[in-house]
Amino acid sequence: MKRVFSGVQPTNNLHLGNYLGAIKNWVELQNSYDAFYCVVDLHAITVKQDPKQLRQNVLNVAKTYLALGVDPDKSTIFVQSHVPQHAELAWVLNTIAKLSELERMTQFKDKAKEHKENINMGLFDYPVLMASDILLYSPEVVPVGEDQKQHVELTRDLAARFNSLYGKTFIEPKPLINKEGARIMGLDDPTKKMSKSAASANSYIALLDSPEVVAKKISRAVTDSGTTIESGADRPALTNLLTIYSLLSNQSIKNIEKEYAGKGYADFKKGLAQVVTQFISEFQSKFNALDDNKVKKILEEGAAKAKVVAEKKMEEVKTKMGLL
Ligand code: AQP
Repeated sequence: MKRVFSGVQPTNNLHLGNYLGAIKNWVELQNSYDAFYCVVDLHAITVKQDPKQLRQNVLNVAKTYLALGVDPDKSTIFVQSHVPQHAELAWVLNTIAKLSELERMTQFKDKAKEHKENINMGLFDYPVLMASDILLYSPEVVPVGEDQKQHVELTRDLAARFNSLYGKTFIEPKPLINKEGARIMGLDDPTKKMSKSAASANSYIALLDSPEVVAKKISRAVTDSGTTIESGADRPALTNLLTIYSLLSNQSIKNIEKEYAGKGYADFKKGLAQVVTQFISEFQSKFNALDDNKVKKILEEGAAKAKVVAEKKMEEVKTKMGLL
C-alpha cells in the first residue's frame, strides 16, 4: 500500500487554513493510503514556546486531527519527539544540505523577520528536519498547503542527492496541493496567508473559536472596494471569503455569487458566519467529547508503530553511509 505523510506544528490551536489546505485531504487519503500523521512539536520549538502551553497544544492538535475525522484505525497518529529518528536523520541530511538552498526558503525569511530577537539555528534548519520527517516513512505523497511546497521540493532534492551519493534509499515524495483552499488568506490582510501565530487573532478563525468570536471576526474581515459579492483577481478579500464559504458548504463559488446577487457585504458576511459556525460547532462537539487519556494512548500506540518504520529506515541510512 502506498504511503502518505504529513504534520502540523502545535504552535497554537489550528485554524480554517490548516483544515482546508491540508487536513481535509488527510481524511480522504487515509482510505487509500497507509497514512502517517504527526504532531511536529520539534518544529514548534524553533520559535519560543511556553512549556505548559506547548504540552496542551500538542494534545489539542492530536484531538483536532481526531475530531476532524482522522481515524486511528486507519492512520498512524503520533508526536514527532516520541520518535528520536526524526532528529537523527535531520543531522545526517544536514551533511548534504547546502547553506545556499536553505537561505532561499521563504518561510525562513518571513519567520526571521517576525522573530528578529530569536533567529536560531533550528529556525534555519527547519526544512531539513521536515525532510527527515517525510523521508523516514517513504511516502509517495505529502498533502500540504501551498506555503509548504518549497519545503517538499527541497525534500525531493535531498532524497535525490542522498540516493546518488549512497545508492537508492529514499522515495522522492510529491507535494499534494489542493486547487481550492491551498492558501487561505488572513481575514485582516488578504495578501498574507492565514497563520496561527499571526500577531492579531482577528487574522485567523481558530477551530476552537466560539460562535460569537467567529461572527465578530467575520464581520470585521477586510473587504475589497466595490459592493458586489464576486470573486476575481482584483478582489482578493472577497475571493478568500467565497473560497471558505464554498469549501465548507460544498457549493460552487458561482452558485454563492448568484445567491448573493443584488445583496451587500453585510448579508454575505452573515451567511458566511452561519456556514463557518455550523462547521465549527460540529467540530467542537466532537473535540470536547474526546477523553485526554484515550488520546494519549492513541499517541503512544502511534509512536510505537511509527518507530518500527523509522528505525528500519535509519538502519538502512547508517549502513549505506558506513556508520558502524
Ligand atoms: N493559510 C493556509 N492556507 C492553506 N493551508 C495552510 N497551512 C497553513 N496555513 C495555511 C497548511 O497547514 C499545514 C500545517 O501547517 P504548519 O502548522 O505545520 O505550519 P505553517 O504552514 O507555518 O502554518 P501556520 O498556521 O502559518 O503556522 P505558524 O503560524 O505556526 O507558522 C501545512 O500543510 C500548511 O501548508
